Amino acid sequence: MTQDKIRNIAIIAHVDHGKTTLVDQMLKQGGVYRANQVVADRVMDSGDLERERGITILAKNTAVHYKGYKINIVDTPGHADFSGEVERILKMVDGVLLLVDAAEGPMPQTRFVLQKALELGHKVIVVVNKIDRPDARVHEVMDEVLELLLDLNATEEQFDSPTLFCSARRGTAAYGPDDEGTDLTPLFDTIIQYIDPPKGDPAGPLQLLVSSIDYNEFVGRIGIGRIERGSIHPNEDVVVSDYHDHDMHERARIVALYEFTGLGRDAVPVASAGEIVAFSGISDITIGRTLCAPDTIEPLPFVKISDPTIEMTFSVNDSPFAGREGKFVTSRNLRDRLERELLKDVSLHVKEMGTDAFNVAGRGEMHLSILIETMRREGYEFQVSTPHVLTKTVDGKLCEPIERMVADVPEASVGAVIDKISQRKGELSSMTPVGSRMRLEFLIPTRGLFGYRNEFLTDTRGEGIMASVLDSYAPMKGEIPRRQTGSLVAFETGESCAYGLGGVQDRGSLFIGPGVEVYAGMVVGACNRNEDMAVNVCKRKQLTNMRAAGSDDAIRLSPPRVLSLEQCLEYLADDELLEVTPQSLRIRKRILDHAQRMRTVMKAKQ
Ligand SMILES: Nc1nc2c(ncn2[C@@H]2O[C@H](COP(=O)(O)OP(=O)(O)OP(=O)(O)O)[C@@H](O)[C@H]2O)c(=O)[nH]1
Ligand SMILES: [Mg+2]
Repeated sequence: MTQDKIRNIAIIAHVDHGKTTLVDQMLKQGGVYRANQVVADRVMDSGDLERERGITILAKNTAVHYKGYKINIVDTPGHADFSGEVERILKMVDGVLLLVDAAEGPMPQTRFVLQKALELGHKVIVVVNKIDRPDARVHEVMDEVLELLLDLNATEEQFDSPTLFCSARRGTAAYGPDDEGTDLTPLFDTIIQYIDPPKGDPAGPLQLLVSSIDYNEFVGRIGIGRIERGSIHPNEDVVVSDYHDHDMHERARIVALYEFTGLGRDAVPVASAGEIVAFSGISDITIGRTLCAPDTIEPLPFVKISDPTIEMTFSVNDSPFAGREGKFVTSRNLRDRLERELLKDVSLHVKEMGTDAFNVAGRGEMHLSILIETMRREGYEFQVSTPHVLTKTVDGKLCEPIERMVADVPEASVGAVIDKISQRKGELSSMTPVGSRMRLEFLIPTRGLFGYRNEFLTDTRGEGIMASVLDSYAPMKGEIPRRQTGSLVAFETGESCAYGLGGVQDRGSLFIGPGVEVYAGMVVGACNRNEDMAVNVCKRKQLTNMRAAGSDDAIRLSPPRVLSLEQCLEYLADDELLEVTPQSLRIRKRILDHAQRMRTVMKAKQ
């Protein structure tokens, strides 16, 4: 395929604005499926966790053919924690579709991804999506997008970006804000007319920047990137080089070469400048490396990915129940797994601390919790600490990350939200009515947002929408209280029973029910008071002649509050750890021994 018949685009937006749904329809209407073929909704969200949570985590490539053109499409994640993915794949494309929800309008992540696209000089097609929503505000949202473009110093050309009006769910696009459209033809036509074909001399020496990594059991690691110059074919010898590491010069051989099509990849005999390809054969290929022709080694610079904002410790599980449930439990297992993750996730940082612990830094709680969940499903067992923000010293002052947070809430809950946010050292920067709701914008320390989401949902009765993205660094804002309650801590090792639980349930809320194995020092609930309390949940009723042991019939237990992984992470105090195994999540005190823990608490108080 000649270059002028290729278009490379990425679809970017805030979370849930409909990127993956639009890709579905582009595939359908791009003739990827056989007639009547049954395909899942949001087919690009192929990972287990992606399907479960209904979000995209990893960027993915696909392609459709339209009127003799090939459109390579990259679907990207919209959640701010995965914006590292978006930042690097933007290097692969020449233009973007910026999706904006017709009711929600531009949100924090819309701003972030648009800014990155503008910085790279990409052409932008604005897509106001979900125009079928009954609460759509198409005209207002259009103005908001223009305002955003102005705000981000878009060039005149970018400011005049074409705007389309879509319903990704129905598979329609229209040129006018009041038209419904019948199919995606206007979208396809705009892409081929407005987005530039890729540049780069197909006859020159090879240059290919690896922007993404995939893995396949049979062929091993697969590199993905766009050919900037020259061409490439299977069994070709290349040199792997790195712009940021001059010592990196490694001869290697490409084994297989693929182009993307619809739901899969096709092996191809050759591909040239402008194409996005996947290749296998280089077992240690990583993101940011450039494949070059052996006689012209000219590595390409790699975009600098924004720094991580939070960190936590991953360590070998040393609880009394260690090694019972996991398949991979040693520090070596843990190290190998984390190193493997680093190869494909450039926004993750890992530092070894001593022999059995690793400091893992990422872009947010979700970024790290997805990693934890993935590892536990693979059979890993380990323990993690509470997350901390990463500070930076700017001009001799200690600074912390500040997020721009937007909350879209019913008018009745405005007071409660502002109140909570200011307790957490956030500042209100704007307040605008949007229909019958209010849009509040805050600047708040990342720290202040830890554990806030649940409170927010309670305060807005589940009707609020909130989103945040890193904005800047500012001098430390002082202490922010993390949690108002202490923990109920198991006093002895054994099995919980109704009688024991019944005796402590009015002290707080329990995380476990009867018949659960516990150990001394394990957290079994949240205490009503602002201090920890040792409780005996294994205590059995004294035997009498009248009743058999274990018949706890008179006791009514409220159902336990079973915490999800995210809730556990939010709950953790500094002196606690979360034990993660394929089957269980247990919160524990760092110091298990009761007396020793009390002594430490006493000492800290003095
Ligand atoms: N009413 C309406 N809903 C839509 C439309 N497009 C997408 N949705 C819904 O919006 C939700 C999110 O859609 P996705 O396609 O997963 O959004 P996304 O942008 O890929 O989300 P992330 O990848 O997690 O950032 C789903 O429930 C879709 O069914 C649309 O045109 N109209
Ligand atoms: Mg998606």
